Amino acid sequence: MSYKVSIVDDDIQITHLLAILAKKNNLIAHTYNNVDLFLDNPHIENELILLDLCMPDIDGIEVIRKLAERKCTSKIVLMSGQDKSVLKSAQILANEKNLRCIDILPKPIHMSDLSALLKSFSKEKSITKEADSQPNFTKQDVLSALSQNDFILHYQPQVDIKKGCTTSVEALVRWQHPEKGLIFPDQFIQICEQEQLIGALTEQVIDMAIFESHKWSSNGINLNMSINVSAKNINSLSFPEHLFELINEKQMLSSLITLEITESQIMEELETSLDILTRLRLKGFKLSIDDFGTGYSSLSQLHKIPFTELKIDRSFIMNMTKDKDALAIVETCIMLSHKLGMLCVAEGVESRQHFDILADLGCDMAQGYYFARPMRSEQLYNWAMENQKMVSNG
Ligand code: G
Ligand code: G
Ligand code: MN
Repeated sequence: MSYKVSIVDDDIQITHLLAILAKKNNLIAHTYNNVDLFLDNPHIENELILLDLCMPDIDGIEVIRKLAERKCTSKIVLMSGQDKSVLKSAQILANEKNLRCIDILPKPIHMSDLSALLKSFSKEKSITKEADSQPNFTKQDVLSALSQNDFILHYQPQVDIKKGCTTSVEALVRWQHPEKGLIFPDQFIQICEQEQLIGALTEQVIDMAIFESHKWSSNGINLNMSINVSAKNINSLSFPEHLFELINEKQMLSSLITLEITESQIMEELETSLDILTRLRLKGFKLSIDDFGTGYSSLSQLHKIPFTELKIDRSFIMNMTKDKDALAIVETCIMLSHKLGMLCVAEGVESRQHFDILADLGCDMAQGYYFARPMRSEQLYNWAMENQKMVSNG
């Protein structure tokens, strides 16, 4: 199956060259050296648009506005010989207008960058096609999964960078569906939130996490447990007491539990959240601000909420080796978290190079495929055992 790409640039040589590359990646290319022809064309709803920001008759920002008016759903990549900061601002503007600007390419274009982008687009497209074919789940589906205990947890290690050993894990929920196999949270968290089932799901998640944590610790492995909670969980004023009762019953210490809340969700309802989050801290739970850098929290908001940990969003970690702005953001996040007395965790650590940079910058914890993917409880136990041995031997 081939996907279509529109290439819009006043330079004929560039459109020609890009079209060749697109074809090499099994994409069907339509080239335009004139914006009006592009905007008149029904192919505008192609799946990918490569758009030059600086053209003689019309600038790319105007094209962005026109595409936004048409509610264009294609993925867009902006190209320009201008300063990279201009490209970045244009990308932000496009996304603010609900377009899907997925990347920017400074000119002269490095063919390897473009090739990688086209390749990942083709690949991602085929994956999304599979994902799209999955049916949407209903409230009834979730209710029956809850009653049959079909939700399970996978655990991903978090490594203490200085000590070199695993000190915590993040619990990540999955749905072990009897017919459809393993389903990831992006397919069901939203329906749980909409149907007021997120409280019940979180409760099961916490139960399972505490149960496994007990099992590991009675076998000699003591790990902190990070649990993701939705902003909908912290809407309920009785959540802190309820959670505290739950872990008291299971004889677990609240100080071993970190609750992760994504930055973008937390800022939506700051007042109620502030009450609940403060009381959670009073009860001894730790609090982490997840996917940091993707939301819009201001420094004063960050200061108001008693977070104990800041998790840098994985997009910055994954880009920091090739984008010096991403590196600057990582560096700033580490400094900021330390100045505010928080632990700093880097997500999406995929290589030795990532790890070395983070160690140099003084980041506290690292999590990512470089160490391990999320895994079942028994595997995690074995992994932590091995990891402990490596540290004590070396
Ligand atoms: O591995 P993964 O696809 O699980 O995680 C995707 C996202 O799903 C994560 O960013 C995380 O925030 C969210 N998530 C994972 N587990 C849970 C959970 O138990 N509860 C909630 N509310 N979100 C979760
Ligand atoms: O947003 P949150 O931190 O809760 O989500 C963790 C998500 O990140 C999970 O979906 C997990 O599977 C994924 N993840 C963990 N480590 C890596 C990594 O090194 N690379 C990538 N691409 N994803 C990762
Ligand atoms: Mn998380």
